[in-house]
Amino acid sequence: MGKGHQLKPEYEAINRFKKIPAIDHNGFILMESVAITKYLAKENMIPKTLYPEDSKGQARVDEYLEWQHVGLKLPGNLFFRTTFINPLMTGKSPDPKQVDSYKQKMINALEEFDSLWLGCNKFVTGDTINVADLFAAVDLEQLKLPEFDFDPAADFPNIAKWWPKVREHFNPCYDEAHVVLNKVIKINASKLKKITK
Ligand SMILES: N[C@@H](CCC(=O)N[C@@H](CS)C(=O)NCC(=O)O)C(=O)O
Repeated sequence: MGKGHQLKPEYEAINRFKKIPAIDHNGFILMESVAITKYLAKENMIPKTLYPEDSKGQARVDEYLEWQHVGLKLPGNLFFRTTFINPLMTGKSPDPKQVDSYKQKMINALEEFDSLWLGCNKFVTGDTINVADLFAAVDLEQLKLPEFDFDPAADFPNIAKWWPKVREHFNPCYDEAHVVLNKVIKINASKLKKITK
C-alpha cells in the first residue's frame, strides 16, 4: 500500500475499487472483506467456530460485521489514508485541521467499540472468539503507527484486555499477516517524517 500497488491497473482488474482485500479462488475473483469471509465459510475454508452455522450465532457475528463498516473501519481508514497514505502518494503534508477532525472521529468510534461491544462481553459478540474479533483487531492494528502518537490499548481498558487475546488465539498467523503492514510502516517512517515536519 505504501507504494500504491493497489492503484495499479493490474490490481484494478481484480478490485475495481482499488482496495484491499480481494481473493482469486480458482478464477473466482471476489472483493469486500465481509463477502470474502462469508464465501470462505460456505466453502469450508475457515473453522466453523469462527463463523457459526446456527442462525442466532451467525446473526450475532453479522450484527457486528454490519456495524463495523461505518462504526470502526470507515473512521479508522479515513484517518490512516489522510495521515499515512495520502502524504506518501502526494508528497504533501496533510491539513492539520483535517487530521484533528478524523482523529476525533476515530477516537469516538474507539470509545463506542470499547464500551458498547467489549463492555458487554469478553469477546466482540459473546464469550467465544470469532471473525468479528479478527475484523476489529485488524482494524486497530493500522492505528498503531508511531507518527500518530496514539495507542488504542493505552487509552481504552476493554481494548487493552481483549486485543492480546485475539492476537494469541490467531498466532502465528496474526503476526505473519502483519509482517507486510509493519514493514511498509517502517520503510516509510522517515519519508513520512520529512513530508510532515
Ligand atoms: N469495504 C472494504 C474496505 C476496503 C478498504 O478500505 N481497504 C483498505 C485497507 S484496510 C485499502 O485498500 N486502503 C488503501 C487505499 O485506500 O488506497 C472491505 O471491507 O473490504
